[in-house]
Amino acid sequence: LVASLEQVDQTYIMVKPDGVQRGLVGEIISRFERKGFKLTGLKLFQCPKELAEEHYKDLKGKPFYPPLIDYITSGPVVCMVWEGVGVVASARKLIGSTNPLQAEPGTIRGDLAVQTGRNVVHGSDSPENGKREAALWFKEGELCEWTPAQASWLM
Ligand code: RTP
Repeated sequence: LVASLEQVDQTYIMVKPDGVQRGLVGEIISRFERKGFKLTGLKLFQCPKELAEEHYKDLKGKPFYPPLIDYITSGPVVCMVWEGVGVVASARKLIGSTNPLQAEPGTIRGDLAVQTGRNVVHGSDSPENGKREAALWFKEGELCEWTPAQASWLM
């Protein structure tokens, strides 16, 4: 009841191509589901170069930018939008540090990855970017607003 008065945010979560190739899609979705957030968008998608460049435009000029664009476009990704109170910061905690060797055990990257350039999952870094990225990766009508039957247990 208290939580229902708080702001519900959106975050854009993406299983990167290494996560898809390694068969980690179910495992990663499961962590957000079990936490209690609400899935409002989900698709398997081959990302075109232009979209990868738009998504990572703030990193243009970094030495790892060209390999990052190659990596993200190297195979299908799984695009998701999750909603909930505090979902952006909580998802970042569930994901763990950018460098998987520094990510805590129990986090997705801490448990499942080794290299920064192969860190299996993306999560928006602010509620503003959550909204921006959801709109960038999903077309109008692809997101689904719904009320979970058991919402009162979590929200
Ligand atoms: P993400 O956007 O994927 O959730 O990652 P992040 O916020 O934790 O990290 P960010 O600094 O925004 O970097 C985006 C992605 O670029 C790759 N990267 N490689 N030094 C490197 O080789 C390096 N640094 C960053 C990673 O795939 C990182 O997730």
